[in-house]
Amino acid sequence: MYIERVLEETSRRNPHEDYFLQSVKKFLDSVRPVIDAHPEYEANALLERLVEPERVFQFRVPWLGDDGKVHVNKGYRVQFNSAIGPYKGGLRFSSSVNLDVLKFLGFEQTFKNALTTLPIGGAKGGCDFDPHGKSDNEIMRFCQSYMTELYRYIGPSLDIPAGDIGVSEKEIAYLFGQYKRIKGVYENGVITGKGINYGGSLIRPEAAGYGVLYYAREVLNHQKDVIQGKTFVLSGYGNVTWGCIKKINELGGKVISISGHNGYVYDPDGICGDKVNYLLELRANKNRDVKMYADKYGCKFFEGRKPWELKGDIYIPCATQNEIDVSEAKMIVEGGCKYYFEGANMPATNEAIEYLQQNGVIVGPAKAANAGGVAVSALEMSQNSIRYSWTKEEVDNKLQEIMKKIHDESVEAAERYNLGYDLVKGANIAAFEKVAKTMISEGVI
Ligand code: 2IT
Repeated sequence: MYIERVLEETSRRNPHEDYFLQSVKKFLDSVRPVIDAHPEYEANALLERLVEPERVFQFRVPWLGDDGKVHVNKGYRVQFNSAIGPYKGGLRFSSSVNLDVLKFLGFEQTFKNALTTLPIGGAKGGCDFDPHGKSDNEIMRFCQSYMTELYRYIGPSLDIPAGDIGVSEKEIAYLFGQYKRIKGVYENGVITGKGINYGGSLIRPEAAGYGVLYYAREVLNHQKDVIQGKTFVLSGYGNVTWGCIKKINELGGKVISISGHNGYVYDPDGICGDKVNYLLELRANKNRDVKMYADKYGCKFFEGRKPWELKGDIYIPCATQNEIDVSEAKMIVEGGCKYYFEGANMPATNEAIEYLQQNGVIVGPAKAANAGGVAVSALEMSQNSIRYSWTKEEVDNKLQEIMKKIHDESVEAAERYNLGYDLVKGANIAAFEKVAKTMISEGVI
């Protein structure tokens, strides 16, 4: 009853925020057995506090286009939860950004970050600015204007942004440059995903994708199965897709697809060798057209379609939210999928996830599977704090340990509540237990 009441109140108080409500609903449904076992949570209004961001900033971002015209965008930072550490989470620059999207991402980030076992709270921010088709100078002026507002709300012990869709190393550098100039101090721990020469971490660019595969390896290992020889169906063409493909090839799997906003590429020979590096060019290209890959390597581009109609063993959506509904989940099951891992945040509807699980697919949820990116961001913060940098091997080994712990803790949590091998509920429960316990002990704040 408590959960139903909170869900009802949350939807009444956050009208039209469908993504946010979708993520809250899925989460609260998963942690039901924990709530039932802890009546004091209701007395402490724990869930009511958990679904309300601690703080939300919204601000005007004016910038000058190359044509001399003034443009105005909406900038945001959602500081969702600081129970277990300073606010941490990426910035998304995309025309699809609004408060609803950033609240769902901040809510998810809180629990993903708790799973990493590192001391970071949850946040998300961004702007409805689309960097595609903009000149370098426009991107720089935009980033400077965005940071001229954002700098008031962030700091190395307060809130540490990073990249997400539309924000890569180039944007991070412009953002950091402006922060440094305004503050007049060299605090490189204020943002992560930096370049190597000014405090970035080795393996950070690869971390989200590598993490997905390290997590997948634990899952397959648990099923007495191996990555080697498996066929992978992927969506997206950005940072997460690239990192996944690199590691899949290393582990002896084959990737047959990538996708963009207007269709997907099917490469039956596998995306490997030089083709993987070509993804970096594709990502840097202002046209954001994955068809260029098909033209260059002589394979097929399916316009206006998604790769879920392909047959494979393991499916990894790495593009954006809700790219899989029930009809697409059906295709995935019919395609022979055994494992499904979320490289993107909330890539499927709640009903699609249920359909996959009911049809025997093992689901690795985003909070667990793609936590490698933010985990290495936290390791970047550690390196910045001690003013030192670790080798590739050191960071990579820590990432592997973290992904193993995320899997093992999720399994342990699900078993404790007799839920079987349910990685979705297990991850949500393991994360919730950490955040809830800490919130109770820190008092009513
Ligand atoms: O969704 C994510 O976990 C990220 N975009 C990475 C956030 C971070 O702080 O590295």
